[in-house]
Amino acid sequence: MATLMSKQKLCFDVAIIGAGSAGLSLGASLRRALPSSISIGLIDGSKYHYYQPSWTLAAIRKASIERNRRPIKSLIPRNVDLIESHADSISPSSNSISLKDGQQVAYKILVVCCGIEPNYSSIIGLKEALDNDDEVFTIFDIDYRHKPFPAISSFSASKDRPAIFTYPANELFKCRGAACKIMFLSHDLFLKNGIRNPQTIFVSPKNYLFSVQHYNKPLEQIAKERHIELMYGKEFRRIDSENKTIFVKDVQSGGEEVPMKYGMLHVTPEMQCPPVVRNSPDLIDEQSFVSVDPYTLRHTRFNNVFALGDACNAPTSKTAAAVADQLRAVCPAIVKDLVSSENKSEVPKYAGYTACPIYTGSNKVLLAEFDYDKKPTGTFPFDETKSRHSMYLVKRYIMPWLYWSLFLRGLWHGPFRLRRVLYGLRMKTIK
Ligand code: UQ1
Repeated sequence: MATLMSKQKLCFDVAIIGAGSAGLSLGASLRRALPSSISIGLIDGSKYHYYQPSWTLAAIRKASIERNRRPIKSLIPRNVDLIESHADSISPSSNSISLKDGQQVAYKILVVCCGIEPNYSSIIGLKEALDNDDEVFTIFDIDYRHKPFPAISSFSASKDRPAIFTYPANELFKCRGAACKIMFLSHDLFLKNGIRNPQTIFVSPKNYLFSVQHYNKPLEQIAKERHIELMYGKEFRRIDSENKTIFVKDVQSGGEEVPMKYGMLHVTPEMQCPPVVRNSPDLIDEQSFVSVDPYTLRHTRFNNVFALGDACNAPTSKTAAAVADQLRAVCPAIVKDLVSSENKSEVPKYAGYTACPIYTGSNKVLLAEFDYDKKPTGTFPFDETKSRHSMYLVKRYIMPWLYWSLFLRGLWHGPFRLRRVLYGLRMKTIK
C-alpha cells in the first residue's frame, strides 16, 4: 500500500506514469517479482486501455475497436494502486510528481511510460482537414475512429483523384509498419469494391517504404506488383482540404511546393510526448522525449528514473513488441535496485528488439523483427521476408490473446526464449 505522507502527498517505492502497454505490463511484472511490502503506484486518469495493434484491422472492419478495449481499472494487478489522475509534471531532483488534481506523489523509483500522441500542428491545415473532410483520416488517433472505414470504402476511381498515404517529415512516430499496413489493407478493399486500377500513392520523405532494407525490398516488390506508386524524398507540410489538395516539397532541393490532389488521404502524423514530459525539462532530450541509455532504459542523468515504451528516446521502432523485450532489461534492474543490490548477476541489456507484423494484402502478413543495428532477429526459423497467411492468423488471433492474457499480466517478456526454443528444435531436426 502507498504511504500517506500528509493529507496531500502519496509515496510509493515505484511510481509508474501511464497505464498503456508499458505501464500495465511493467506494473504486473514488478508485482510478480517484488515482495508485497514494496509499494507500486500507477498514475493514469484515462478510463480505457486500448489494444492499439487492432486499429489497423479495425479500419477495414476486420476488428472492432470497442471489443479491443478494457476499463483500466479492470487491468490493474492486485496490490498495485491506481491513482486516477493525470500526471502534470515531474521534479526528478525532489523525487516527486505533481498531478493535475493538485496531489503530489513521491517515489523512490520512477518509470515514465506515458506514451506519445499526435502533434497535428506540424502540418498546416491538418486538424481542420481531419475535423471537416470525410476523405482525410488517420488510424493513429482514437478520437477519429469513426473515419477510416467510410473514407476507404467510399474511395472510387470515378473521383479521378488518387488515394494518398503519407509518412511524417521526421522519425517521431509510432509503429512504422502501421503506415504501410493501412495502405495495403485499403488497397485490398479498393479491389474488393471493384475498382480495377485504384490509383494509390505512398509519399515519404525517405527513400524507402520501411527503414530496414531486409524487409523493405520485399515490401517495395509487393507495392510494385500492385501498381502502387512510391513517391520518395517528398515532405508533406500543408493541406488545403477545401480544394482536396496536399502540398509536398522535395526534401533534398527544398524548392517550390508541389500540389497533389487526393481522393482519399491517410496521414501518419508526427507525434510527441504528452505535457507531463514536455513540462519536465530536466528529463528530456532536444526533441522532448525522455532521455535514456538505450541499452538499460535508465535515465541519462537521474539514476532512479527509467522510461520505456513510446515516450523514451531509445532509437527503435515504437511497438508493444519492443516494450515486451524492454521489460527483460528494466524489470530485473528495478528489482536489483530495490531489494537485491548485493546480487552480482548481470541484468540483460535491451538491444533494440522490435517487431511489426505488416499486412501486405490478400490475408497475408510479413513479420518484420529487428534490433538497433537493423539486423533481422526473426523468432520463427523460416524466411521472414515472405508474406504468409500463417503470420496473418498469428497477428489476427494469437497476438490479441498473447497481449491480454500474458503480456499485460506480466507473463510475456518478448519472444527471446521462444526464438531460442524454435531455433534449437530446428538445429535438432537438421542434425
Ligand atoms: C510481441 O511480443 C507483441 O507484444 C506483446 C506484439 O504486439 C501485440 C506483436 O505484434 C509481436 C509480433 C510480438 C512478438 C512476438 C512473437 C511471437 C514474434
